[in-house]
Amino acid sequence: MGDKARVVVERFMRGLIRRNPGESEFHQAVRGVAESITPHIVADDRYRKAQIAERLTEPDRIIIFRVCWEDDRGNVRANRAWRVQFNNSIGPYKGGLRFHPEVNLSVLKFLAFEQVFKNSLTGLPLGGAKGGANFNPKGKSESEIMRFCHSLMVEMYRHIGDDVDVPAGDVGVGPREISYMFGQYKRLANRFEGVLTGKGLSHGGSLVHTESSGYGVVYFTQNMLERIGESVEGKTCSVSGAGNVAIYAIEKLNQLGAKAVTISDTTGFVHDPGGIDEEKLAYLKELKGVRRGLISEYVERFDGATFHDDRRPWDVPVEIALPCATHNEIDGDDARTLLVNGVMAVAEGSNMSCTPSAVRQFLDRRILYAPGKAANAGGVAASGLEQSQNAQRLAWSREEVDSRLRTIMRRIHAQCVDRGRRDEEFVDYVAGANLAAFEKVADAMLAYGAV
Ligand code: 2IT
Repeated sequence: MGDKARVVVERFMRGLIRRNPGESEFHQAVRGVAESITPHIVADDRYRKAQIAERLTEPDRIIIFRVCWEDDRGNVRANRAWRVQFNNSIGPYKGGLRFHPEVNLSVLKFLAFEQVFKNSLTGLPLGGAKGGANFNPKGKSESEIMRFCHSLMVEMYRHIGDDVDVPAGDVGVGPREISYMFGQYKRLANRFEGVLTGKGLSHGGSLVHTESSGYGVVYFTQNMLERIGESVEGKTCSVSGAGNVAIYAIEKLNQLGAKAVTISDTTGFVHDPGGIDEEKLAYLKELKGVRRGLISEYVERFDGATFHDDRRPWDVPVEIALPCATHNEIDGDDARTLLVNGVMAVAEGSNMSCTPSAVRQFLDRRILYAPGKAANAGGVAASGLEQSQNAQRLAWSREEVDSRLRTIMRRIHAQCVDRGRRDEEFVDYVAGANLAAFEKVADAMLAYGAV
């Protein structure tokens, strides 16, 4: 970045921080994008005159509401819920709902902001949004989850619709929660429409939706490796997290002949040098997806695996690292360790998995590093495909959805290469993703005038 652009970024960030005090995750996400796009805004009078950067960082609206529900003991409980409708320039708002005790406005604004760019990269007509509640699903009974989901939808239904805003799942929200919310929406609106994605297969859900984020991360990694004449096959990989993204990333790694050696949850990580094969993965799907147990149980079941209490898996030597847990899960020290151990590719299954210091080191060392908005766009892409199927009242086969997902990931990779190529060998996937995503959204905003 030139001196002029740097001064502009710093001035812009001072204003953004003043307008959004204390929202450190949102500041971090905006800075990441601002550093990529500012040189282009400075060089293009149209963007500057239209105040595109200011408008792109101000959400269209934020809805905040109380969710009251009754627990199994008959106590009334109150939670806070949000929907951040960030930008609908290129399609109806689209993005997940997160149920987690640490959800707050800063986290949801960062996620909604990232979603605008991610959704643009998919090439589908999807605006950007995110929502959720500071509700902790852990330890709640099935009927408590149902009552919470139903109550949340009593308020949210008036703000969403298949042409308005289409929420999906995220951390703490899977097909079970989506179906409870869809049932309540259908009752209140008296409409059976594609208003939520990630639904069960009996009521408008799409095949491959559950697998899509995890498969997509591996497809993207495969694309990056193939560009440099390498392949996923035979590589040792660390994966963090134990949700759908992590589980299905491991499944796809296995299918492509790679070996995943780690998995983690909030209590620590498991290292299995023998590799998490199909049988072990089936066990994990049951442990985490059905029983909702702790990862440490894995080592009692499988010989040779070790549990590392309260630690992340980044000091295990690997060629590929796929962070699939949560934001800022790879910090500067982790990045240094991964690099010392010879990592060649890092692709973000979670959103903003890497701190700015980690990102800087990966780019300086010119490894293959893919930001979440490119690497994990497979999830929302499959959501877009579910919307298309719902609109046509059709259900595509597994092969059809998977092949479209593969094509979308390949096109996202191609856009990143096109806009992020630095020289013969090196592609800056951060700049590439940000620029390609920005241009599409910004051009639509320019076309609309001052709205
Ligand atoms: O972070 C994400 O991209 C998601 N949670 C999926 C969003 C969606 O609307 O499918």
